[in-house]
Amino acid sequence: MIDTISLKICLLGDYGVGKTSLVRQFVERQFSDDYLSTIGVKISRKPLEFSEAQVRLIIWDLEGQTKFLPIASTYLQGAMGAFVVCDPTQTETIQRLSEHIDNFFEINPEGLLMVAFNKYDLFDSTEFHQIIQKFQPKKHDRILGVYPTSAKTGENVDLIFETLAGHLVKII
Ligand code: G3D
Ligand code: MG
Repeated sequence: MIDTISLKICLLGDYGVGKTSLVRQFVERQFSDDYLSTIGVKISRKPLEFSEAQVRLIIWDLEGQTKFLPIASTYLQGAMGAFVVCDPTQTETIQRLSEHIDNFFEINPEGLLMVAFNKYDLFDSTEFHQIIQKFQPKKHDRILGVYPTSAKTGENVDLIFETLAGHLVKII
């Protein structure tokens, strides 16, 4: 019998970058322009199958206004992985990526992380490459990659969740 492993992952990033939308697109295959603000922490679950194991992703999504709050360490505790999300149409959210990355690794030095430049439906690949040249998040061997994503169209959304989970399964 194949084991089932529960993996906690967290979404980090400034308010309005699309964290809740990415989770909804991945878990529920839905995108909505309606007001999505989560209150407190929303925890979603999604099963995934890998050859090594069956995975149950436990996805933690924190209420948006974290800009002015120290992130509760309980939110990050026990997370194996994280997505740090920015919205390149709001430059300040890119400038704050490293702060979110540091917060995660401070609590989970053994964790793995991916960076998502979300709202890829609002910029193109040329712009993406220009932006990451300018704002390349610092290199870190536990950052798996920097991907453009769109919670609206779904582009690269499954890819980032499956890639992160796939790496986590291998190191567990
Ligand atoms: P957050 O959870 O990071 O705070 P949300 O962000 O998921 O609440 O999204 C914030 C706003 O950005 C929402 O619009 C949402 O619809 C929009 N959004 C999220 N992802 C995308 C995307 O990939 N493309 C586009 N075009 N919009 C996106 P509102 O209008 O409710 O503020
Ligand atoms: Mg949210």
